Amino acid sequence: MIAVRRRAVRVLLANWEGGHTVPSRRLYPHQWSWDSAFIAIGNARWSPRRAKMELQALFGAQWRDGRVPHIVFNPRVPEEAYFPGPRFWRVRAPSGAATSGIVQPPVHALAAWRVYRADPDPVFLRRIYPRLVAQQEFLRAARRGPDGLLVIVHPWESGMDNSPAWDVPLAAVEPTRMVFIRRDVDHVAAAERPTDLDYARYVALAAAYRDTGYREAGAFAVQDPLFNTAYIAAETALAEIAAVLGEDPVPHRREAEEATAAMVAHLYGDGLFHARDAHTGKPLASGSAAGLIPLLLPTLPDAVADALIATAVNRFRLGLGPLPSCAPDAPEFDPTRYWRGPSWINLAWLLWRGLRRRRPDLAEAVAADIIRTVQQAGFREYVDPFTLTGHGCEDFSWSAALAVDVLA
Ligand code: 9WN
Repeated sequence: MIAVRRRAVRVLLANWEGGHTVPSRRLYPHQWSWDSAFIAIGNARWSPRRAKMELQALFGAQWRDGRVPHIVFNPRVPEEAYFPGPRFWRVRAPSGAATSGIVQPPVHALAAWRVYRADPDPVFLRRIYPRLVAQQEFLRAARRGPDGLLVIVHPWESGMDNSPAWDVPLAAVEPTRMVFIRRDVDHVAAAERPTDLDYARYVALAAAYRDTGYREAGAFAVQDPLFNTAYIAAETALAEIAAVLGEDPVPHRREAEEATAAMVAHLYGDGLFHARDAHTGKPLASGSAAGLIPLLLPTLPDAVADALIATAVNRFRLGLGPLPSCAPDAPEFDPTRYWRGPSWINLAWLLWRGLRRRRPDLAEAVAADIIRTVQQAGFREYVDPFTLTGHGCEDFSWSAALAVDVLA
């Protein structure tokens, strides 16, 4: 175990850029939003200083409207290193940093709270709290519908880009005619990444959103259980943070309870949470593991939690091996293509946290699988859940960081 931890820290050191961590040196050479939250959680276990710097660097690029962009571009990295780069997004944060204009699941308050727990530094908490609140306010103001659920406007915002849950709404998106060069397939086999057609649609959606000044949802508008869970988990963490700072925790707790009830009312069915198309109101039934992540929510009704656990055991092989990103019995399941089946450590980590109180035995099994995965495959981006063969890039930061946290 000491050897795993040492190897993980070595990956994090190699990916450190002096103020933030790249998810991967070649494939993802900038700072990514939810990656930095997971990285901070792991770094808190061996270098709380870096953990705090990671979050502060990201929130340093927060927009005036409170939005935390999904990518903060490193000005020292050439435009050609990643597509779509700054020239595509054409936007700068008040700090002057070039950023993207979309967001990712807001797991940052949860990260900030865990960083504080590892290293109780009230100055850090005091500084980051208003920024975390502004991040949530942006989501409420810009992305919340009358049913109380948050909407994402791009598959990249889900963090699970080519999840089978997006197949139906994406099929309605006109692919771009713009000519562009994908850079991802320079580093990873095309068969392990989204398809060219997916990319042509991602680019069309991002360009359309950009052209409204990053204000109006286009053809793709969905309510995702993972994104909404992250938002609610953030309110729960903000309640804890508020209490430490002498602020009022009650509004955060109330918000978390109400949003949990809205999720159960609108996104739950058949033992799993499902995304919903915000334009049509139709559920986007899929076997995505995003539907299990609401186990994180403290006020989830017990009957719903029990049903999710049964689904995790029966359809996602919980206890038998690492968590697949899509249920193996779903027709779209592909054990090696990105978010359509491979096992990702961040999803397993979220499930681990969600099971700890309710089913410590299963939580232990998830933690053991995380460690077995990195022992066998190294800190790969994702692995085949059956063979544990590594896929995607190597030396992936959140795989290393979250393994460190699990081992702590
Ligand atoms: C687009 C950095 C990011 C992760 C996402 C993952 C992947 C980007 C890409 O990499 O997305 O944002 O270029 O494919 O899907 O979850 O944050 O690790």
